[in-house]
Amino acid sequence: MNSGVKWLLILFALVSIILNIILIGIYSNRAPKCSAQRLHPLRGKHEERSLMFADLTQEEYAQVQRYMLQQKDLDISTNRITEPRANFLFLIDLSLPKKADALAYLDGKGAQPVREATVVVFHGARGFIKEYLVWPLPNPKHHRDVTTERYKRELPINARTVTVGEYVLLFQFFEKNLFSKLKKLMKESFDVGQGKTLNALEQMPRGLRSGDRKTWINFLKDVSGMYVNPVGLNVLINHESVNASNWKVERLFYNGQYFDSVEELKRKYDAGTIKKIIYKDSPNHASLKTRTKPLQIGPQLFYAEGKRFSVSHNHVLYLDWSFAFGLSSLTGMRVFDVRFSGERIAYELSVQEAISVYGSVTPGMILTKFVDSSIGIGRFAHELVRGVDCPSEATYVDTYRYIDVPVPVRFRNSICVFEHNMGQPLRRHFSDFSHHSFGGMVNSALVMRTITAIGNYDYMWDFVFYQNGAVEVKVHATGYVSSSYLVDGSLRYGHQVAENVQGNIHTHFINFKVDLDISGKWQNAGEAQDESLLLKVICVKSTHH
Ligand SMILES: *[C@@H]1O[C@H](CO)[C@@H](O)[C@H](O)[C@H]1NC(C)=O
Ligand SMILES: [Cu+2]
Repeated sequence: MNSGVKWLLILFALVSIILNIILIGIYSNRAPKCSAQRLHPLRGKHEERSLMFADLTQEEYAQVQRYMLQQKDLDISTNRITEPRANFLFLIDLSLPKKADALAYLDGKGAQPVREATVVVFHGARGFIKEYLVWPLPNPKHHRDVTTERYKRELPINARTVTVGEYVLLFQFFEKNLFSKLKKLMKESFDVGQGKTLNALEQMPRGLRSGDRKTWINFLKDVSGMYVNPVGLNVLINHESVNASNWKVERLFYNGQYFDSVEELKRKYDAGTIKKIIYKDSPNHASLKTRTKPLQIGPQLFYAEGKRFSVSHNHVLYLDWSFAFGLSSLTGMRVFDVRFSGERIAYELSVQEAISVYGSVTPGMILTKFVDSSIGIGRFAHELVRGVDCPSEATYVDTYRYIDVPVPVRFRNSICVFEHNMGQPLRRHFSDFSHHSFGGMVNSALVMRTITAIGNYDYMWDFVFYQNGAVEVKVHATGYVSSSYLVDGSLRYGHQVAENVQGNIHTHFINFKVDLDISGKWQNAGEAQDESLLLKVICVKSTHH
């Protein structure tokens, strides 16, 4: 090759490299970049009036608590471990405005509804539960007993849920009346003693007649994942009295055999006339630690041009959507004034109830029906883990609650909001026979999520807003299955999930409230002419644990 051609080739290569660098430079500037800033303005404006649906602020809870403590005649305690026989301020929650008042205000036809709180007091000293309305917030001046107005009867003290104060006494009761009386059995069967103890899961309901307060306790190993570590001891405790000195053990179930008293179990155990459980150390099959390392990082969500939604206080804007939201300590997540293209299509969508009904041959589980709102659903909405519970880039919202606590509590990042691709087109068509053409639409949707870990189950609650005006409400169940110690006959009521452990057969029931206001309130629905909105109202999914 002569040197002229050689130099020409080198020059060509150099020019081509420089040109490539310039072109890459130009085009990479044009390529979409992850932008923290929103590139395009939002379509709507945040609605200040939505604040009437907002949960109480930390300051409002404190104001209501202070006001209640000032009512000396009520003689209320806010101590965390108030005993059942005292009067305990159990709950403070927003009292929702009446729909007619709220709509009038939203539509500019009425005044702002007075902001009110519901306060629940367990009057252990007086033998009843009271629900009070306290108003006006943020500086309460009045309260009124609304118990019979709301429930059409008085509520006996035994109808209350178990508080921290009562749990403390229950665990003391186990120690004093069970563990210390059955030392030999507890050591040989469960390795209890020398600082080791058992944990407990209560079964519900606490009896079959109104007024009963007798709870079957399923004892569990005190390890992570205790829900699938039952040890083989169930005990029925009568804790009807607000005076814990009157509590008693009514029945016991040990390794498949029933006993009427602790003494009977002890006597027969010591005499060796019953089938014993011999403790055996084994690795915890229920640990939450991951067992394998991920191969590499999974796909990630990012917003190339910033977020197309915005959360301000308790109001969300997303493309054509807007809505207000809140989280009730008792019932859970809820949205109000749901609008699409400026038109209200739902006044309220809310979680109301989660029930699970069990089958078993073991006594507690035979009758177990967990009615979760009786304990509280929203109160168990804890911090969401970035990248696991919701995408890392989601918007996270704190919630504040006052339930069975001495002071209002902040739950950091307990609601998340994100838009993501649902993994299928929202619509598409390829015209094959004539006019070869294609039209499709990316299915991005907005998800608002909380996860409530109510004992063994974690319910993942999603409200999903689609671009076509559909709103979906769904729930997935995960966490641990409720279990019992494997005894003769168990396997008719579930599957074995570990050595001596049965996962009990059960059904989940979930209730939502759906108050649609398409083309006006429901009273006017008959006059509605144009129901052009497609509403996939409800879709309940419960995958398994
Ligand atoms: C609680 O019950 C015990 C046993 O019945 C009784 O001795 C005690 O006086 C009671 N305490 C109160 C405060 O009533
Ligand atoms: Cu389940």
